[in-house]
Formats: sequence, structure tokens, C-alpha cells
Amino acid sequence: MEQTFIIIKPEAVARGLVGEILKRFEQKGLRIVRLKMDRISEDVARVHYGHHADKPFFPGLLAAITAGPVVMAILEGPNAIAHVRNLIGATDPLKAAPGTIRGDFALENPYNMVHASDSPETAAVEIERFFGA
Ligand code: 3AN
Repeated sequence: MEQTFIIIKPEAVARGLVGEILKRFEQKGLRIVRLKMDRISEDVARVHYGHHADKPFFPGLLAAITAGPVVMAILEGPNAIAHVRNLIGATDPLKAAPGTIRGDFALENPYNMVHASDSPETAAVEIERFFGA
């Protein structure tokens, strides 16, 4: 069993896609083990996206993730990290295949609807960051 962490971003919450997105993870067979709605502060966003701090799109990324409430979850299942990355699709909505969440609902970055951990190491750090130990 593996756990991963996802954020349904403000643009997806604003468009009423929370149920649709959670449904896709559930119908795949992943189990929701924690779930909450919250806002991400700018300080936490700076840490969460720290690997992009030197990029020109960083201010826009911070603005997008702090723009409104998000829904965060811990999902569990065999190979949960890879399954969730497959379900959300490529980072760039233009390259995300139809049938994926980003491929079906997003047009351009930074508004790609969902964040998901990309490795066991980041999953552990992000679960701790947003849900505590
Ligand atoms: P992923 O979210 O697929 O793991 P990252 O970690 O490279 O991809 O990117 C984090 C977030 O930064 C993306 N979800 C997206 O919102 C934003 N982003 C990535 N690349 C760009 C870009 N070229 N322009 C604007 N925003 C971007």
C-alpha cells in the first residue's frame, strides 16, 4: 500500500469540479483516507512550490494557489503515486491527454486543476506539511 497527497486547486473548486475529480480517484479504486477544505497561505505556498522560486511564472503560481479555497486529500492504494499522476495527466494542459483530469478540464498553466505528489519522498513531506504527522 502506498499513500499520496493531492490538492484540488482553487480554479477547480471555483468551477464546481471537486466531486468530479474525487470521483475519478475513487472509481479507479483509490481510497480517500483524509480529506479537508482549507486555504493555502502565501508562506506555505512559497515552501510548497519552492522548487519553482527562480521561475518567471512563480508569482502567478503563488497567486493561483492562494486565490481561494482548495480541497486536499490523502489517497491510498497500490502504486497510488503513479496511478494518481496518470489520472491527472501531464503538467502542461496542452500536452495532457484527453481522458486525464488536466486533459479534460484545463487549458493552460498555472491553472492545471490538481497537484499530486510525484515521488514517495515528496508524498511524505507534503502529507506532513498539510495534514501533520
Ligand atoms: P506538477 O504539478 O505536474 O508536478 P510542477 O511541479 O513542475 O508540475 O509544477 C508545479 C505547478 O507549477 C504546476 N501544477 C503548474 O500550476 C505550475 N507550472 C508549471 N509549469 C508552468 C509554466 N511553464 N507556466 C506557468 N505555470 C507553470
